[in-house]
Amino acid sequence: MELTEIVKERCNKSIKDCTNAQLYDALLELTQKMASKEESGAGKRKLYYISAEFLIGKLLSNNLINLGIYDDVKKLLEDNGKSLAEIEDMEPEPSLGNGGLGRLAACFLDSIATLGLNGDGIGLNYHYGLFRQVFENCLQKETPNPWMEDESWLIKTDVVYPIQFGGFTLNSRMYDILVTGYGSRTTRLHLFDVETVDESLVKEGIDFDKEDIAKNLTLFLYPDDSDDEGRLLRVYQQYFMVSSGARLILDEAVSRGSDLHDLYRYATIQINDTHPTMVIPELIRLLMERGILMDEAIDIVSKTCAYTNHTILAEALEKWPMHYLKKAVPQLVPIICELNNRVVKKYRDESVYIIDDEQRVHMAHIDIHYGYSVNGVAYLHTEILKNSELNHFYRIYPEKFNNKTNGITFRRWLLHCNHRLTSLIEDLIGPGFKKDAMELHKLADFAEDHAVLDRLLGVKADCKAELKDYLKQTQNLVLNENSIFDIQIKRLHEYKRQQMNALYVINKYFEIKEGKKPATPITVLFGAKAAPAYIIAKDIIHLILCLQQLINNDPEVSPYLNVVMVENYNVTLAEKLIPAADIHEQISLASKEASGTSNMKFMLNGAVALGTMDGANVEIADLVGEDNIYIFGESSDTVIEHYKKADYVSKNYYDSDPVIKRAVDFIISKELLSIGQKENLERLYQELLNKDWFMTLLDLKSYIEEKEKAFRDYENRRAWARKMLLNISKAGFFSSDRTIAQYNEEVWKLD
Ligand code: 26Q
Repeated sequence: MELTEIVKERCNKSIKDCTNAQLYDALLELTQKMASKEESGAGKRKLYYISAEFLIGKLLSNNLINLGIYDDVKKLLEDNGKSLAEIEDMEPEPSLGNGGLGRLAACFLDSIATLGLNGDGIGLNYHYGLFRQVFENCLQKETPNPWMEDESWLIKTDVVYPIQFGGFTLNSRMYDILVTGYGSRTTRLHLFDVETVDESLVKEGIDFDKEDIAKNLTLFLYPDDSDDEGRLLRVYQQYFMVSSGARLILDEAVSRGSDLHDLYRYATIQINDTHPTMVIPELIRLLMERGILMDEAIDIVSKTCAYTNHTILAEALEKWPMHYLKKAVPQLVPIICELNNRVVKKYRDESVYIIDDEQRVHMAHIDIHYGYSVNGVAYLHTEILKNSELNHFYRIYPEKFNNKTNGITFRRWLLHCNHRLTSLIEDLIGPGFKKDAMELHKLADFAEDHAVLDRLLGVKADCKAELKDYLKQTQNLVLNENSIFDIQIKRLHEYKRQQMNALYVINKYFEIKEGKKPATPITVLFGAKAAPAYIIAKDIIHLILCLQQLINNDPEVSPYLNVVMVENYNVTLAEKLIPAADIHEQISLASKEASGTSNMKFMLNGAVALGTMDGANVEIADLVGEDNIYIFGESSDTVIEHYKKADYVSKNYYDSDPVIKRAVDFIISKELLSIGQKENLERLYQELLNKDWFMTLLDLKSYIEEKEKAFRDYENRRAWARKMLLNISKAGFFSSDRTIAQYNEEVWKLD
């Protein structure tokens, strides 16, 4: 085994005498050597998946699995008294994303490599990624999250581009991470970094001088746009990323034989939400710089770029004030104006203009007019885009609109994170599902097999015990492994309605106090980061942490109900939490969650969904049937009507229902005020009572009822195990291999 030789060469020792850190570095070298031998590169047309976020998670185990050497390495280490799990713990997690959109990009790279497609990722190398979350006095605090070490997955390349901004130029250097596919080829994630970046700029917490662009450009993934300097910094970051990427794309196309007039035959660019949209005017500019006339340059770029939309929240659609662009990227301004002029000349409808009457540039509008494909990320989401949110565009370009329901890589979200379940499945249906996820269908044959159902329950129980140990060790949290694990993990946002889950907890607390005890104890687990400037989101975290303290310390209630919020929720924690879930919460206000992807991960790991008919839940419900999912709440049509008529008044629900009133009032009860901060709890209370933009109180009653039903059903263990099994058996559709194959067949058409 080559590992022995690498270790010998690096440390002049044998494996058993090495430290875990030395073994980690040696394994890094081994996997990189193996991965680089498998590089793909064939084919004329190449895909570039460009994204401000790639939430790749730890890479070691995943790479060992994909390279087919996991078992051998594990055994070799064990034979030498070493533990692969302990070595894995050495690896820092790169936090180069906020949530779903970034994790999706990472799953897609895995599938692109697995399918052997000619495609790379393009993004930014944030030194501190997203912040690290710590809890102090039941409040979220943000600290930097350094992840780069002397030896890491990053490979420094010689590719350097000068990137011009208004008034100054910065050098951009490309770093590569090799991305392995399952049993197949390797692709690359190109991360650009500014050469002058200065980590010492970061002072207290995550504060830094936002105006010193040369030093700060790639320090943080900037998760919110609460102030002008922060917003402007995002524009600098975005242009730095797309200008570097555009040059790489042109250089590579030329080296493969393009004369640039035929760029679209050599390259296709998938724009992940609007964050990389400036790649369109930038490519037009670069083509013109190389002698191509504007009309033709626009035509070429329009045949090269495709856009994915990930949100229907109007407030999340990027609109940059023109004066930002004039300051940061003046060279793009005449091009964007010209792109807008062409739209204005052709269409009367102001809602499709790129520049609005307040001189704001609508980034999505650039993508739709000057790209060849527009897609949503789940069936319902695409329908809403076509029929309401982007209807005016759909009428102009019906042929551009298409749906690509999201997916997840089964390598990370089953093979890597749940060895027990993987081997049970392999025992039952053989190893074929590892390559072809649809083979999971075969599991349905065992739906009435008591022995199999009992084994499945055994696997779940083991995963729960393992999570209990892990959280005790790493965060000093105490779990009751005999309780129902009900898990909600995702970014904190009002539309995702963690606050509704918290109100359920309050209601249950009252019921237990009244003597109505659940048959099996319940543990409600949360994991979520709130954007640092999102005040109400942070208030919701405060409420949850206060409830955790109150309930877990109440001897009357805690034997039956526990609240656990994990700190610094990230990919590594998700890999531990998801296999241990009995029930997962997907409770967004219908019409607001574009897709959701944790719902797919949970389903694959044998948890049952409690959710609204939103995002990909609709497709999950369709696949598993109503007996195997818990659906509640108003439909997206009804919700959209409420918004149109502006007729939702949360106070009416509060006034007319004593259960709702009691739960909401408890937010400012003396019990909670004695633990938490008046300011935060009062603000959240007022928000729910007087605004409640995401209609928590509208669905609260049906949520409580459906959740009770799920808990009742849990008592019949075999019937529950059957639901688990059927969920797993239907999860194949949500493999990102399927999603990527569809993108390729219908959008990219790589040869
Ligand atoms: C924009 C402007 C300024 C500052 C920040 C942003 C910003 C940053 C991140 C806007 C959006 C995001 C992230 C969005 C996201 O993660 N969307 C999720 O994408 C998933 C993959 O398609 C879906 O499953 C989720 O439903 C969707 O919420």
